[in-house]
Amino acid sequence: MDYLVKDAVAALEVIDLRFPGRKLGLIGHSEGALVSLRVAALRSGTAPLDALFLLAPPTQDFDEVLKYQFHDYPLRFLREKYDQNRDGLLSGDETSALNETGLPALSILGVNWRSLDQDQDGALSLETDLVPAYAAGLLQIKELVNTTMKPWYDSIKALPDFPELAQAVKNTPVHDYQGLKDPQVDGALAPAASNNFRNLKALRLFPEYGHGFAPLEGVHGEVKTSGRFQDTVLKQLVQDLADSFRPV
Ligand SMILES: [Ca+2]
Ligand SMILES: [Ca+2]
Repeated sequence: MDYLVKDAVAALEVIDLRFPGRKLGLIGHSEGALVSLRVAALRSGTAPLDALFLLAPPTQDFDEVLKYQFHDYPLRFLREKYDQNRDGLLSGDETSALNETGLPALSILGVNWRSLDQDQDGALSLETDLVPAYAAGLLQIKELVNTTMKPWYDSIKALPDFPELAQAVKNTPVHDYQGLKDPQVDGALAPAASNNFRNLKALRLFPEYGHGFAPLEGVHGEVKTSGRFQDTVLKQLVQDLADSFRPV
């Protein structure tokens, strides 16, 4: 995180030197949105950015983000997608789909749904089979990020919380973009979180899109960050850029 912030600060300084007096802004996606916020805050006192465009910024503590990604979201997804009769049980036809797709998030830990079926009756209880399995999976993920990815994890944990990050950006107008079907960042939190910006220009919510600002893809509708943002999102972003950087 620190390197990314330094890198962005240095890049902006080069642009300042080469194009003095020009308007300057940053677009950041996901973790990049946090980097952008840090950079904007660092420049607030001396050379405030003219605009900030934050795409799906994580607004929770990082441990909460992990909980959302590996516990809350997949459990909700299983409930909504597979428990069609809403009886709290994935049975028969409802679990058969999991033979093809595996379990959202837990599959990457090598967990097969049959191993969670304690009474081996071909049905999974959301409360007694799946909730504890996702809780255990989350612990494994946390252990993983806290060991093999420890420097990165520590650098994210060392960030101030989101309200403080947001309020440290003094004057720069902020555009905030969030997909409401985002499996990585809880879109429901975006409206309250954006209230922390001193100068919120616009909060743009996209009800049908996930973290990559595109419809969900993949067997579980999981993350799609490498694809192309949808045209509706790009057009909005381009419009906001044009409005922010229009010559006076
Ligand atoms: Ca059911
Ligand atoms: Ca069972």
